[in-house]
Amino acid sequence: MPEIRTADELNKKYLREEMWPTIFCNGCGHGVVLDYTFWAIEELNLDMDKTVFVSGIGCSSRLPGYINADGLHTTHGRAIAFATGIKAANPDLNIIIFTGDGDCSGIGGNHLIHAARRNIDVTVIMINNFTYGMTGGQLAPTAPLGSIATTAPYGNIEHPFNICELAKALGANYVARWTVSHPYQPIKSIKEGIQKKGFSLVEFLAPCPTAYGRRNKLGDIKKLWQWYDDNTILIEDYDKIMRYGSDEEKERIKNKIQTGVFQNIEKLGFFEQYEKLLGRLQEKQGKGEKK
Ligand SMILES: Cc1ncc(C[n+]2csc(CCOP(=O)(O)OP(=O)(O)O)c2C)c(N)n1
Ligand code: SF4
Repeated sequence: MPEIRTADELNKKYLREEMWPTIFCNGCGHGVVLDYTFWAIEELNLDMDKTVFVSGIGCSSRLPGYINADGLHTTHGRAIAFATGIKAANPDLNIIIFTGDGDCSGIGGNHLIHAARRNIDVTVIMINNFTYGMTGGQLAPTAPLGSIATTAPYGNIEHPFNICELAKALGANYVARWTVSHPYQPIKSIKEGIQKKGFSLVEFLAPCPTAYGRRNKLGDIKKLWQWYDDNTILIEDYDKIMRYGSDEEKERIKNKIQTGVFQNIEKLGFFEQYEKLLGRLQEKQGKGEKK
């Protein structure tokens, strides 16, 4: 059982207090994701001396700096590549990556694809705020159709990436998406992702009032946070309505973003495969056989 009971105790244990206050704007969702991650690592009783937090560049990528543990703040889009190197050098470490939707699916998209395909044993916490927050709101590959960005002043005409479906199709062992507005399922997913061998991706839909909400006229912070409840639906409910619902119900939900666990499988991860390969080669060598 976790020894921590209150948010204050949790912050005292995991926050790097000298980094306070954060760079985050009022109403930003990033701090909430950090909080959920703290609860998850506390409930898992994760050894912080064996855990490394890795990030790229962006507001979301600042998160490792606030954690009282080893962290690597890398270059834009390359968090997964650096993390793969750390895991290869020391497979005993838990690797948790914080990345933005731009960092992960824009400039870093190819690293995401190949890490998911190889089933590399890392946990990616991708915070999707539909925009490039740090640089003032350029169009991200996850931006909804019609949304406004500095680089799409007349509305986005590009179809957005569905990162969870992509990771699922690539065979990642664990894939989930949640909003930041409810704690229990996201904390459970972060725990499942960390515990899972192989590639895990937990996507958070998180508000960015400054670069996205304001520009898209989504209202004040309270209204913006409400948007996420109003525009998402659990995968199970979506499937049920699409199968058995009336045309009216189908119309009502057809553009909602699905949340939930997209994939939870047990496929050997890259490093487990690698260990098996090494074992096989060493056995052959022991018998004097050729490789
Ligand atoms: C190679 C390179 N290109 C561009 C940039 C500028 N840049 C910094 S952060 C960023 C986007 C960050 O967006 P996202 O990853 O979605 O994170 P957010 O700030 O929204 O949390 C960009 C384009 C950079 N730092 N390095
Ligand atoms: S610009 Fe957006 S993502 Fe960045 S700290 Fe502000 S609200 Fe958060």
